[in-house]
Amino acid sequence: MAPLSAKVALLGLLAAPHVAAASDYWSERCTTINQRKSWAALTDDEKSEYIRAEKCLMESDPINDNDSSYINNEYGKIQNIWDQFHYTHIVEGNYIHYTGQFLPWHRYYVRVHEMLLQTQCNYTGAHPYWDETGDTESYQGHMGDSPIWDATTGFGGNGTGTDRGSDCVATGPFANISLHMSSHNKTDYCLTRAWSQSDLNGANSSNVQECFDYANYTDAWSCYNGHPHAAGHGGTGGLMLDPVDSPGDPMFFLHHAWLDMEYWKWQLADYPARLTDMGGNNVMAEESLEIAGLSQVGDDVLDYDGDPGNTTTLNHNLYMRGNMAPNVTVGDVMELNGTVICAEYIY
Ligand SMILES: [Cu+2]
Repeated sequence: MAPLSAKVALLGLLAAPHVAAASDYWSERCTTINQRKSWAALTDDEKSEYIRAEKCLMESDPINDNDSSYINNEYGKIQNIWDQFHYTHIVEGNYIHYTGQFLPWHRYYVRVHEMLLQTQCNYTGAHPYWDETGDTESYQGHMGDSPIWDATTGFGGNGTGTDRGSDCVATGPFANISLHMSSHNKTDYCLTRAWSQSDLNGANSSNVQECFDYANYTDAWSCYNGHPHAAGHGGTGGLMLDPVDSPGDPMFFLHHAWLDMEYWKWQLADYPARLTDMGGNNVMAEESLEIAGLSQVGDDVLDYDGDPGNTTTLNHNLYMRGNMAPNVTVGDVMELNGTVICAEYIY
């Protein structure tokens, strides 16, 4: 067994190239800043290009797939890149929700999605977002009329039945897709939706304004995690209601891009001070566990996450499982228009 000093030295040697590799990885993939627009602002050609690329992820062999215990895992068998995204969110589910890293982790997740669309499927655009506040105003009482749900130039319609949560989507580009990853469903299953106008109304402008008005991150993140975050999940319904399986619906990514835009607007309101404002608990509070139906993680999370205690810091690690992309830290993703996230929102 090597003496401790030798092990520490070895770790030091390994750590430095790893950090350099992550920053090189992202700078190579950030040649132009991605101009992220609302779905409704895209041309029909831009919409169909996005949907083409999303379906391409569902048909592309997994990347870095030589680990058989990763491919054949307890949540199903990873068969494509889409499954890799799904798997990552399920495995990280108990860490990334109701905690301070909630907004940074999902910001990074959306960016990795945008990047793999571009690098694996030659997608030529930026990541779109779902303007949920706009939809609560423009389509109040008839949310299904929003162009985002269009059967030919959008994400398809509602589930087919009346049983909330078990209604397969039968129209649009994602009709009858087969999902492979689930935290509680061991066979392949369909994409379900069950719209709720009242839930979507949680994204109304007064609820978003309430979050925007908080002066520090610790208050703001839990507010955004409340009504605005719940709006897209509950408004879409079906699979989107599941706290960890929800990324099986392609709408998940447009919902989280929108939430990320609102977080970025909040950061801009006191810029650059809010590039370093971080906080929030590292493990879920007891009442959050009950609400979400999630499990508490062990004490190991305190080491695992890179923080000195049970408070989220800029050193907190953001994990992408299965080497889909390098792991980064919260500090790496605080600037939207930086090397890692490489984006601007047009609103
Ligand atoms: Cu999530």
